[in-house]
Amino acid sequence: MSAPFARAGSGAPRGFSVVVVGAGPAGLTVGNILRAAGVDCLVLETETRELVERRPRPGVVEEWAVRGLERQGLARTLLERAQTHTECEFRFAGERYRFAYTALTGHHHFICPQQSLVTDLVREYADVRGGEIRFGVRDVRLHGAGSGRPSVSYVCPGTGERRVVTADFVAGCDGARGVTRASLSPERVRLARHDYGVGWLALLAEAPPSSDCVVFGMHPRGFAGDMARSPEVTRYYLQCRPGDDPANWPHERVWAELRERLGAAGAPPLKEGRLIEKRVLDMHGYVVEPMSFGRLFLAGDAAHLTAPIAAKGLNLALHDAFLLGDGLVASLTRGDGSGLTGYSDACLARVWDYQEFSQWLAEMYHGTASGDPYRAGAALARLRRLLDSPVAVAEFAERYLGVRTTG
Ligand code: FAS
Repeated sequence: MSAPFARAGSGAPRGFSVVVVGAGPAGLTVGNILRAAGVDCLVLETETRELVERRPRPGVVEEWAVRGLERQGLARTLLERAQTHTECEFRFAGERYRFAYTALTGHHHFICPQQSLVTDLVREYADVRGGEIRFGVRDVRLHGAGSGRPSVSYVCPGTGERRVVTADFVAGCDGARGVTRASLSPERVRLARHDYGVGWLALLAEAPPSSDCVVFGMHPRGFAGDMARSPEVTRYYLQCRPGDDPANWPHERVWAELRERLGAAGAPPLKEGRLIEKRVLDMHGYVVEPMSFGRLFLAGDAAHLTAPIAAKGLNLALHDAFLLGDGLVASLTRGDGSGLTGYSDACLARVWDYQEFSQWLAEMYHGTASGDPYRAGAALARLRRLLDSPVAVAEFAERYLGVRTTG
C-alpha cells in the first residue's frame, strides 16, 4: 500500500484498494466483506458515528438477506434480537384477511430496526475487522471515476484541510442524496423514475404493537399501515397528498384516521401513544442504469430507490453489497473480474423485479382511494384474486419475501 495520507498538493495521496463512500447498510456490508478478505479499504461518511447508529429507519429484512449476512459473519445480533414474522393481514371493507406467507414459502421476515443492524456493521467493520472509516467528512468529491485510478477528496472535519485518497475501485454507497451518482455526467446515466402520485405520512408512535403481524388497510379514505418495530415503538403509515404538511396531521386526526382505515370486525383496538416521528414521504421510485461506470460501482439507494411500499430498499441494498463485495474481493485477491463485469446486470434483474412488485402492490393499496372507479374496481379484483386463487397467493408470497426472483 502506498505512502500514508497526504494533503492536497503535498505529494502523493494515500492509496487504498477500495474507497467506500457512505456508511449505510450497503457501504458497511461491502466494507466488512473486504476486510474479511484482508482487502484494505476506507469508508467515508458525512455524518457522525452516533447519528449513523441512531438514525431511525425501519427494517423488514427478507430471509435470504439474513442468510447472506450470516454467511458473511454479520448476522449474530440480528438473529439474537430480531422478531420473525410469518404472516401479514389485509383489512378491507370491515373484514380481516390473514395471509400466512411462511407456510407457503418457508421464509420469514426478520423485523430489526435498521439502526441496530448499522450499529452492528460499524462495530464489526471498525472495532473487530480493523477497517478504516472517517466520520464527519465534508464536501466529498469524486475524481476520474472513468479512469484507471479514481480518487476521492474530502474536507477533513478536524483540520478543515482537503484530503485526497486514490483507489483501485470506488463503491458509491452514499444513498439517495449522495455525490457519487451525481458525479456522473447525464449522458452516461439512464435514470428511470416513477411517481406514484401519493404521499405516505410516516409515523412512529411510542406505543406497543396493536397486532402480532404487519397490517395493511385498504380504505376509500386511503391506505393505512400498522407495522410493529419493537415492543415499545410502532410504525404507522397513512396515505396523504404528496407534499402534504405533517402539521396538518395533529395527534387526534392521526389516530381517528388510523382507527377508521384499519377498523375491521374482530380487530383488536389500536394501542395509541405519543407520535415521535411524523414526516411525509412522496412515493416515488427510480433506477439508475447501468450501476457501474469504469471503476465506480453504485450500490443501494445511490443506484435505485424503492418507495417503502413493499419494504424492499434495505434488502436491495444488501443484495447489491453482497455482489459488489464478492466481486471486488475476487478481482483484487484472485484477479477474477467476472463478478464486477456482471455486477450491474445481476443487481438490476432483482431491482426491476422489486420495482415492478412495488408498483403492483401500490395499485392494490391505493386504487380504492384514487377517486377513479376503474382503478378502484381493478384494485378490488386484484385483492379478491389474492384471496381466492392459490396460484396468486403463492406468487404473492414469493414476491413479498423476495424468494425465487429473476435476480
Ligand atoms: P443509506 O441512505 O442508508 O446510507 C447512505 C449513507 O451515505 C448515509 O449514512 C449517509 O449519511 C451517507 N452519505 C450521504 N452522502 C454522503 C457523502 N456525500 N459522502 C459520504 N457519505 C454520504 N427499506 C426496507 O427494506 N424496509 C423498510 O421497511 C423501509 N422503510 C423505509 C422507510 C423510510 C422512512 C425510508 C427513508 C427508507 C425506508 N427503507 C426501507 C429504505 C431504506 O432502508 C434504504 O433502502 C436503505 O437505507 C438503503 O441503504 P444504503 O444504500 O446503504 O443507503
